[in-house]
Amino acid sequence: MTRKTFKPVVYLKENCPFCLKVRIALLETGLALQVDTRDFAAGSDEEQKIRAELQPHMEKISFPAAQLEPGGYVSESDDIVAFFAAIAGRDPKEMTVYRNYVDGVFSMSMQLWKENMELKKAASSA
Ligand SMILES: N[C@@H](CCC(=O)N[C@@H](CS)C(=O)NCC(=O)O)C(=O)O
Repeated sequence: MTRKTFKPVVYLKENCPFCLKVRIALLETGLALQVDTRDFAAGSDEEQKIRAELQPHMEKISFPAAQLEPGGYVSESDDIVAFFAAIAGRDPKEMTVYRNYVDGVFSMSMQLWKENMELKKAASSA
């Protein structure tokens, strides 16, 4: 990144599978040190501070979230990854570690989560 005056900020929840997409993309593009990363644990005081900070800028807060340009807030992991990949001149589809995670563990965890929800729903109406 060549801009000196503004450092993008990413807000990442610990153990969030969507946030891990952004963490991996930042590492794989080599941009991790050029971004302010605000990590927090669910239920922490830091989370409350971050939610209060984001609240005026976002209709619905979800994580990951990022301020990519001054006043420009985004909360879709794919959009955040695309922003940093473009700066690094990379295509997310060609980023090996990122692709391995998204197509592998991430995809499997989404599938398991969906199945778990369906099983819980079926069990509660049985
Ligand atoms: N479509 C979003 C989904 C992100 C998402 O569902 N994140 C969860 C955390 S794992 C979330 O923010 N849940 C609501 C909350 O924590 O307030 C993305 O890909 O960024």
